[in-house]
Amino acid sequence: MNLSPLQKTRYEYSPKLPGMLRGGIAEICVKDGAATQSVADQDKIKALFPNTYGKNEITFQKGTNTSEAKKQVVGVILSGGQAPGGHNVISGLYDALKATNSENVLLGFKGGPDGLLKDDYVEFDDAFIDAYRNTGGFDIIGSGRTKLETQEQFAIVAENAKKNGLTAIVIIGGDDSNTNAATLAEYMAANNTGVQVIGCPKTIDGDLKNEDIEASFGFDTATKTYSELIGNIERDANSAKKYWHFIKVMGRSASHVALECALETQPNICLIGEEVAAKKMSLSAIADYIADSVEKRGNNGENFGVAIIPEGIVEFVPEFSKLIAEINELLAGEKTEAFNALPDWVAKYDFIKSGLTAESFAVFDILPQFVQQQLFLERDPHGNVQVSLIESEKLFSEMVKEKLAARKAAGTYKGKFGAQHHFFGYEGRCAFPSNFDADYCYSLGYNAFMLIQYGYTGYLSKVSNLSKPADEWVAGGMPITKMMNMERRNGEDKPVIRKALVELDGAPFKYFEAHREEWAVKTSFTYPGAIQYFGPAEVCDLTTRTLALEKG
Ligand code: FBP
Repeated sequence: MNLSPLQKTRYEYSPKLPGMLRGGIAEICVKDGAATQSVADQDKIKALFPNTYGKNEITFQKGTNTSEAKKQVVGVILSGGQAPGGHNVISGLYDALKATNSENVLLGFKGGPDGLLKDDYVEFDDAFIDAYRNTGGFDIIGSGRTKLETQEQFAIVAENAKKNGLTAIVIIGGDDSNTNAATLAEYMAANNTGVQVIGCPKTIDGDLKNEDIEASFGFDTATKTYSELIGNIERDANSAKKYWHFIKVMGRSASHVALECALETQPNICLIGEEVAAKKMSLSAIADYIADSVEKRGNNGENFGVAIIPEGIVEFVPEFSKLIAEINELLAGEKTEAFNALPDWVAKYDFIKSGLTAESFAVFDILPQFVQQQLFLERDPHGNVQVSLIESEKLFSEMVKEKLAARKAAGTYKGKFGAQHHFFGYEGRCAFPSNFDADYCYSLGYNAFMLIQYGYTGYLSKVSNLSKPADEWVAGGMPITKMMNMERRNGEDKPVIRKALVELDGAPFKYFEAHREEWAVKTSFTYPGAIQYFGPAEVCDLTTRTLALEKG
């Protein structure tokens, strides 16, 4: 393998564990906390999880290890989108497992949940793990988005677990994957398989968090990577003084990534989907909001700027969601074929006009033609519009351009407007984990094994007090059912972990809200620069601004 100098050096990095997990496996014991209840719908969740509901939260502390000495064979999967630090969760898990008993075995199931279903795995050893320590990516075993949710799937997983002598399965994933971990844990317990299931909180989107889970891993590194790039663009904008940059950042639904990048870089504009929904903003109102900043800056002679657009923005615009729902209906089933058979865009446009309500057609009609066409080109396997593929950064820059042309004609706008477009997502998901993510992920994995060793199942590996130095972090476990409520999914009520959206009364948004008017007009950019791996802790071990503000 060709190794870059940084890769070689990162192999040598020793991730920091929470103080209570340091000093050797023999000195880690459990402190029981209070019994838990789900965040809502307690009776329903309890009925669905009779074997795993209501368990105590626990923390680890220093003391004599009283866990049962038994050989552990643990299977691990990575599930969902890549997030920096996944390799460290696995190396932390491996190190704790081997430190407990060198006979213990860690199997990595390949390609996400599919690996468990197809019984496709590798057995890790020291050399294997050492080649991935402190590196980004999920390439150690790959990942996948297959949902593990049916009884048939669980039966296959149980069968494969039995065949391989598994005592536990660790699922490293986001809210959906950990919901599945909870359901699998319940199945394993209900069927007396003896297989424990533990989850670890992953997603760059930052939307798997709650009063127990302070952050999902990967958010720190991904947002620092995007912020570096946005800062570089800001500096270019401020040097060339000729472009407005419209930058879309990943985050399928919640706007945590966009907000964190805004806190790091102080752009002129950052849209927050949750606010757009709360204020029921229309596309036109959003374009006007951006155009106001462009106009004021342009009239001050500053014909440049930066606007951050969260990936999921359009779904938060009520009129747009309604339009999408109508389009899905319009093309349901065989109607797609009839639509595709129409000879040209003019015929298709007429078909659309006659099929939509007047209200939705008015929204459709203000969209630039490339977005109109995108809505009818890109469909998911169920035939629905793939909203995430809509180039919202271009959509808004086009709409702003039109607004500015009108304002120029009215004599209020005197500047010039040229736009550049960017989408940052994949650039950050496999970056070398920051020291924070390297430490946090290693701790999550190490801790996950301690939960297994002490016999817990249906728990999420929990490491908290994260805004403090690692030696003050608190390690423990939280029953996943505590984070669940009932939600409507595909026409059915399902038990799921509640997705954490940006809270408009939370400290990160409040800070942004208090400063954004100034940032919109005055050039206030900040340039975070690249993630630093070696050097003073105040530069290298910084948490996100979101976490720092949330924790005061
Ligand atoms: P997870 O929720 O699985 O962590 O993935 C999040 C994410 O990175 C989103 O930000 C993005 O919309 C999506 O994955 C992209 O997925 P894909 O890799 O399938 O293109």
